[in-house]
Amino acid sequence: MKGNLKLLFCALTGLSLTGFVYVAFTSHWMKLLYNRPNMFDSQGNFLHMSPWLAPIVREGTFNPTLIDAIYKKKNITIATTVFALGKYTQFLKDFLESAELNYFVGFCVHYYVFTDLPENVPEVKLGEDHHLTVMKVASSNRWQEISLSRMERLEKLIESRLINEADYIFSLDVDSKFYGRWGVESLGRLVGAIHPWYYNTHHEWFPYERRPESQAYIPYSKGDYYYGGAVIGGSVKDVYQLAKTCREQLDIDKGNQIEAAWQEESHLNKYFLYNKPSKLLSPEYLWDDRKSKPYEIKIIRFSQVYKNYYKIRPNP
Ligand code: UD2
Repeated sequence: MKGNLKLLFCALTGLSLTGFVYVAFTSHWMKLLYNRPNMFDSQGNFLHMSPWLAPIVREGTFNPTLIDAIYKKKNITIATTVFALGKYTQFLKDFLESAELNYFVGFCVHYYVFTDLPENVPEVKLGEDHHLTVMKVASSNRWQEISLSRMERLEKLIESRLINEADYIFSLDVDSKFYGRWGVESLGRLVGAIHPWYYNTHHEWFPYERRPESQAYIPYSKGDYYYGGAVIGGSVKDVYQLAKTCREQLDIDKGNQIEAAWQEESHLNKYFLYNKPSKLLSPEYLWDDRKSKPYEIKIIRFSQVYKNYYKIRPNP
């Protein structure tokens, strides 16, 4: 569209130029058709890159000694949020103890534990330059609400303090355990983890939100990968944008009395469809203890532990 016409269009529609660029860009993404990516090549080998050139991190794709040395010079802080409300406080001990053996060892880490039961946060001996702050929050009697509220809490925490206190951030599910190294190879501008149950599943089986009434809607013809809500990461600034956008979309859904199929995970998947992650973590970084280790997964680094949903959730 020529300059004058563009201005006329903006004046007529009341859009600012920035708004125009945004609408043009968004509709470009919406219309963009491309072959949906797989995790494997035609020989059945794991791909190293997404089609937008985001590395897919897994064993053998990086040299830990080299990458540690590069990041050591940067003097970075990695904030890590973890939510443990109600009976989920029972997972904290294993989560933190196993993190201390495997998670960013030798780097500055600050855990922020959100809980309604601060007295149940276990004493865990932290390594050098590892810190923990307990954030007291109100209890909830709906697990969906706890899961949903994580985006808003992440947004507020970044806004109020992390923007000046940390370089990178990860938000991790507490009902999990570290079994292997998780280090600086996982850092990037915007980081998503491929869900362990859907990395070798056909796109149409991905449990995206399929109702157009929800802001998390993804049609059957679209979608790259299925990302797990248990791991969200990136630079503080980029994760702030993600959390804020998802929280806004969640608010719209709430106003329309619709809850996406997999709560904030559905909104995360929608966000990543139009804001592609710059780095992808292979399922090594998000496994599930109930799943046996297949040949193609060389090491399990972080995994969801077995839990009895009926016993630990506040509602069915
Ligand atoms: C999936 C996702 C999870 C989230 C959820 C959305 C994976 C592997 N898991 O897990 O990240 O997107 O779907 O519905 O991607 N929590 C509490 N107290 C409670 C309930 C939940 O603290 O009573 C917190 C806790 O940090 C937990 C997280 O919320 O790790 C997610 O809840 P979940 O593990 O019960 O959800 P799940 O297993 O369906």
